[in-house]
Amino acid sequence: MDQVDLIWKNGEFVPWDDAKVHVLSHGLHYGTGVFEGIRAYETERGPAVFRLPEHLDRFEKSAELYYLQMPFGAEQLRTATKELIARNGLTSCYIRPLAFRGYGEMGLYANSAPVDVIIATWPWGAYLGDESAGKGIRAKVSSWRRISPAGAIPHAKASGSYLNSILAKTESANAGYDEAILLDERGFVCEGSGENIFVIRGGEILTPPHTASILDGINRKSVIQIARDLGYTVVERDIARAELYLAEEVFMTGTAAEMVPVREIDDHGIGGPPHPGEIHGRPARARRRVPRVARFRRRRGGRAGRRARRRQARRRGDRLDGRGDRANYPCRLAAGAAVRPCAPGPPTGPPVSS
Ligand code: PPE
Repeated sequence: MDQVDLIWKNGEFVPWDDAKVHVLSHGLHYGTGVFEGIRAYETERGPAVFRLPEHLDRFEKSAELYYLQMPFGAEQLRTATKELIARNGLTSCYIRPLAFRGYGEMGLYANSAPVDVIIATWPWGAYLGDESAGKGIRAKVSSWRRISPAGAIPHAKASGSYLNSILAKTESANAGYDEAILLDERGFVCEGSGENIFVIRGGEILTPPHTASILDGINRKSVIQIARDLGYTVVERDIARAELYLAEEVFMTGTAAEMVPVREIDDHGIGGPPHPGEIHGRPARARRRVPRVARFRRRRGGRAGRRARRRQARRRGDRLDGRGDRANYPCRLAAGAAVRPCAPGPPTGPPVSS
């Protein structure tokens, strides 16, 4: 993987190589951790984090569901994330917050072991291959079912849950496919090993509901909103396996994978030409615009940096107070951090629902 300078660990910025844990850390033995996957994108106004508050909210909720007491609040994590990206000098990157039960006590009820929190950032390219977004991927329905809500918590993004995803992913990769599609315990379509799934049938966009053991994907939610804004009908309902093969289009969404069309499932070609993904393409383009997200700039050090920031602040008409221009850095962080995914407007493409 691509290394950068710093990792944020329990409130401090530490060199990448020093961000270590003890081998008797609880999370290493039992999978007692929760994490997030977030992306920052390069924009004209500096790097922009896509839906940071939503990710941090899910992070807190995942921790709570597994009785991990988070020692840092969302505000602290938000500031830390932005500062970390700036200090690592990244323009776009993947962001991985992780909270895990650390070193101090073994056994399953180890409440005296601390909860450690880290945030790492690194450049991460196309998750499902460089050609995935353009050509689409080949997927295989896994023989492994997605973890059942009767035995664990599919809604939590918990480290231990990923053993299930890894079994499915490994099986599909070993069989020569790009990705696995897992069914839920009832046999309905659930999601990919690291993505939510959308199926287009009769011009309607279908996606499995929360009761189908899905992870409540932030890209899933964004795409539903974008698609509805574009005038498409989106229905959250159970999807039968064969509906995958009968679909006009299938696509997957996730932070790492972004939006990827699926061109083949179990060796059945999906849809006809033009291919892959006419409908998929419109929300995908809208999502790429990433408007109105939390923005910040890399902090330039030294006198030149201070001067540049003052100049910039003057141009923006900001008031400089006694703390110099610190108040204006890294731009007005908190306000308006949520994304409005796209400008609503009538669909310009062919009508997709009757
Ligand atoms: N389902 C699963 C099981 C999943 O892991 C992800 C994200 C999603 C759905 C989509 O959720 P969202 O990113 O909020 O839209 N998978 C993360 C982990 C990938 C990894 O290999 O690590 C990710 O995309 O960051």
